[in-house]
Amino acid sequence: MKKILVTGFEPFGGAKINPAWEAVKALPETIVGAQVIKLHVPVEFGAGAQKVIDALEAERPEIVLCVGQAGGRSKITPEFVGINWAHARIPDNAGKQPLSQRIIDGAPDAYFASLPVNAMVAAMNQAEIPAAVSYTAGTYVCNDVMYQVLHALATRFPETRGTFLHVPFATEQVVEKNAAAAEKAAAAEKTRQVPSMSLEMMTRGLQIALEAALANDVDLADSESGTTC
Ligand code: PCA
Repeated sequence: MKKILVTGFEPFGGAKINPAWEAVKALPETIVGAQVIKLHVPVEFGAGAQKVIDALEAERPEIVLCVGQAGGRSKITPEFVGINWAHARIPDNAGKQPLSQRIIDGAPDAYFASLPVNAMVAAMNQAEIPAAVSYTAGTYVCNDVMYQVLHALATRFPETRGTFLHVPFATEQVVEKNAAAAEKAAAAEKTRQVPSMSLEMMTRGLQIALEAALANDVDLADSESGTTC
């Protein structure tokens, strides 16, 4: 049986939940005949990536998709590129805060996704789920995991294809923010701008994205997913 490794992060930055893990947890046990292996990952530089790499070693999946929260984004965003750079705005859950440093000395500056991000986005949009390709996974733990996992795929697990995917805030997180800010009209005004998505839609989006990844060895050349500045 084919295996798909899907990972989701624990909460960070004072949040009560991480929608990434909540959405991953709710995935079915199989997707088009492939076994779905779900892994909970700490928000820690180094240790997070190591946990995913240990699971790659143990399970040798066909596909690995790591999922994290990108609060403020309005869509599900498969990531195109992981960069060899760590620069943390806030400490991770172990208190580490790397600044302006390479993740792996001597390794390439960047790795591209080896899953078909355009096809994944097209399939989600087809199902009326807001999705777009992202060309930056940031410089925090998500990018650290993405970069180190893609480095491991390139150097140790060539039979596995993978990438990272960010989800927005879950709707309930924004409701909480609104409730907390309700005392201050100005703050409430600000939080009304925070986009969110239901966990149910995220899980459906993940499933559709994974089906598209299994179905497409070669990505679509879709001009819609290009960006201009
Ligand atoms: N998002 C953070 C780390 C964990 C998560 O879910 C990030 O985008 O780096």
